[in-house]
Order: sequence, then C-alpha cells, then structure tokens
Amino acid sequence: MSEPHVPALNVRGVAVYPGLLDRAAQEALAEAVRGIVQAAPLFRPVTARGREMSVRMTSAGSVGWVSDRRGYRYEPRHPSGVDWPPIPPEVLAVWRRVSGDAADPDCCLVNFYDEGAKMGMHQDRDEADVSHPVVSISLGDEALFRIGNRERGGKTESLWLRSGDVLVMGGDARLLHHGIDRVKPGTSTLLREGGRLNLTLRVAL
Ligand code: MD3
Ligand code: FE
Repeated sequence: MSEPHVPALNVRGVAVYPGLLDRAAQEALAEAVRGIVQAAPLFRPVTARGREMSVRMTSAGSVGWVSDRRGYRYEPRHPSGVDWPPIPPEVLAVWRRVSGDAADPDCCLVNFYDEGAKMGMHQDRDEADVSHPVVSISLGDEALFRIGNRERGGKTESLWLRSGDVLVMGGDARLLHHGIDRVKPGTSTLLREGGRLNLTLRVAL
C-alpha cells in the first residue's frame, strides 16, 4: 500500500499527518457527517457514575460506541433503536490510505465538541483486538490534544490538532492514555456553527 504523500510526525509512536486532508476533502467529510447525524442523532453519553459527558456522540458502522448507567460498550444500534448508518466511503478511504491494516473498520465514532467540551485522559481498550490501529480525523476548530503513557499518570505531551489533520495510533502507541483538554472557538470556518468534529475509526469486534 502506498504511504500518504505528506510527511508524518511521530509523537510517542502516534503518526501525525498535519493537513493530510485539503479543504475540499474536509468539506466532503463534514457533509458525510451531516448524513450520519441525520440518520443517528448526536446524543450526550452518561458515564456509569451518572455524569453527563461534555462531548456529544454518534456512530456509523455495524457497531457504535455508547455509554450509559450500565457502562460503556459497542452496540449494534443507536440508543433510539435505529441501526447505525454505514461508514461513508470518503471516511473509509482515509482509513485505507493511512492505517496499513488489512481489515476495514466496523465503527466510526463521531465526537462533537462545542465550546467548553473536553475529554479526560483515558485508554481505548473496549475493542476485542487492539492489534488493529485507531485512525482519528479532526474537522473544524482546533483542539489541544494530550498524549501520555501506557500507565496512568506520568509526563505528557500536548499538540494542537487542526482541521484536516489525521492521526494513526498503532503498535505500542495503541494503548497510550490520551485526551482533549480544550477546543479553541472561532479557529476554523469549516463548520458553519463552529465547534470540532472528530471521527475515530476502529476495528471494534
Ligand atoms: C492515542 N477521541 O473517542 S482522537 C475517543 O479527539 C478519543 O475526539 C479524541 O479519544 C477526540 O476515544 C481523540 C485521537 C486518538 C484516538 C485514539 C487513541 C488518540 C489516541 C488511542 C491511543 C492513543
Ligand atoms: Fe480515545
């Protein structure tokens, strides 16, 4: 498979492709996300402890990530009972371009951050086989991303993620703790109403 024709930065084993997606590609992805959200509306997940998350979410694919009082898990349907819509072809194309993985993803988690939304430090370990990488696509306003260690705590590194940036977490980077500290409003014109979208592609099952 041919590698992307832009250089990758390596941050603790995470491959960062700044500006991999041009404006036209970002607009096509934003439009594809509108289609996902029309079929499967954004909802605000609740943690097992009953706290509402500040990020709103939905998914595409054969399974979606949900969290409620019963805990977090992959589910075959949206909380409303409708099927998740299929992963749009333009999203799959990004996975095939950068993941280096033979499998296709079965889940595209859509995270929407409005002003003040953030995501605490955590690991992605709800997937059955963590030897598959995770691919992340940033759209809209800039976000301060923090990457840590396999164990909780310790030193961390931060970087700003901008619209069109793509990250690949594979190998030893797959189980690093990570989070989003904040989003800077008004830093992108991609989304008319502002905010940030993150698409996270995974092989979940
Ligand atoms: C580094 N989302 O949904 S994506 C998540 O921007 C999540 O919405 C963030 O973390 C967001 O779980 C960050 C970038 C990301 C995703 C998975 C990783 C970075 C990662 C797994 C391991 C290390
Ligand atoms: Fe994560």
